[in-house]
Amino acid sequence: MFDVNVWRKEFPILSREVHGKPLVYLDNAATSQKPNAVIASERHYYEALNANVHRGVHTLSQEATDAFEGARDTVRRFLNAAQREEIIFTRGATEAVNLVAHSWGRSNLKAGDEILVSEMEHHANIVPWQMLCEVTGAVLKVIPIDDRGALVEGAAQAMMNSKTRLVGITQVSNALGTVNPVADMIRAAHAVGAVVLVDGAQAVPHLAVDVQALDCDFYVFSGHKLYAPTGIGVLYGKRELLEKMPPYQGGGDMIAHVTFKKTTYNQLPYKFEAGTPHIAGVVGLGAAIEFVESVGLDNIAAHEDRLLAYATQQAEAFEGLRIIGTAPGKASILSFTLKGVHPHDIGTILDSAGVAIRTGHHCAMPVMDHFSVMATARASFAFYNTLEEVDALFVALRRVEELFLK
Ligand code: C6P
Repeated sequence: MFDVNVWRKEFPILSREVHGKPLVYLDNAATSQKPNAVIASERHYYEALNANVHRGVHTLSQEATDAFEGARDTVRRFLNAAQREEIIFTRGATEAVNLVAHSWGRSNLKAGDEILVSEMEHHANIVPWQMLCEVTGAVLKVIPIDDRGALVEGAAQAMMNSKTRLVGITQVSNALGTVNPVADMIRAAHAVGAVVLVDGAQAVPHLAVDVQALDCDFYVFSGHKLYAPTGIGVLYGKRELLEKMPPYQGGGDMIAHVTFKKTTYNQLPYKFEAGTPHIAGVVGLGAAIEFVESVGLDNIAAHEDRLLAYATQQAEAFEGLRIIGTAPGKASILSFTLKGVHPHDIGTILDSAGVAIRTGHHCAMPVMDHFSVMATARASFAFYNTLEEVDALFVALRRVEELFLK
């Protein structure tokens, strides 16, 4: 049986107070809190193993390398990638998208080619493609969303044609919570010969991902939303694509042999991992994945669905509150506005009650434009949140109403 109070004890920060009130942390889509297992793994790494990887014959270096490469195996298993060489460590989802745009994009695109992204993308899955279009003359096309915040039915397929070379799509929207039918889109994209990059930054903390079943070409995510440290993320890529792509950055570890005449590159995955990596972060990511697996993604999804349903029910009954993003089957995110109150004021009053949410455009300005709002308030839930914390959110929102609207 899933017992939220048992799991909460694994997160030291959840017992702290903010402004004299118990912390109610509902900003999990921005970054999640870290369990003891992750904190302990980083501590252990620095206390017992710290050394550079892939470089030393001494014991510490070999042990650090084993821990680092062991975490790669854990990520491979977590995503069900076919091979460990398909797992590239990056700083996060953002760097992973930039790597693909730079390396795959510059060597595969030409003027007139088309890249498709959706209107609900995070800037990390828009701007790198815009930059690529500037360099190559490719054209960025936008799959529209409807007023629930779902992709317009059939629009993506209708926009795909022989000029489409890449489709960049988020699996779960950070601003709306919409879960996209990525498997269908991948099938349609492959039918016109396009490759697909799935932005899994908001998906991996909430649902099980199988990159082979999806058949995506690239999949990116950040560790820090998955209870792992900041500054570490993953690019999954199909080996046949990665093999053909040039390196993204040059430096140590990514080379096979260097002379001033000619340099040859290391094999996968190291070809894409120039410089000393975030070793402690990688070790922490491995621990976070094992932790998530011990909670169980089914338990996580079921509990978060309960929280979202309960919060949505209260939101719908709240006069003047407009939910932004009402697509069926949403994941864990409640974005909203309150008539007559700026979202930043909502965030400030909630903070004084110990309730942490995010306010702003959530790095998804096109979504704000679509709904004709400058910003939203966003509560995002993790499996360690409770129904009582949802109540605390709405008690604090009543306080906002009293202060600003009565
Ligand atoms: N969204 C949010 O509060 P990085 O910054 O590289 O770890 O992740 C970027 C990113 C990419 N795609 C999606 C869908 C995301 O949600 C994010 C990060 C955070 O919504 C911070 S802006």
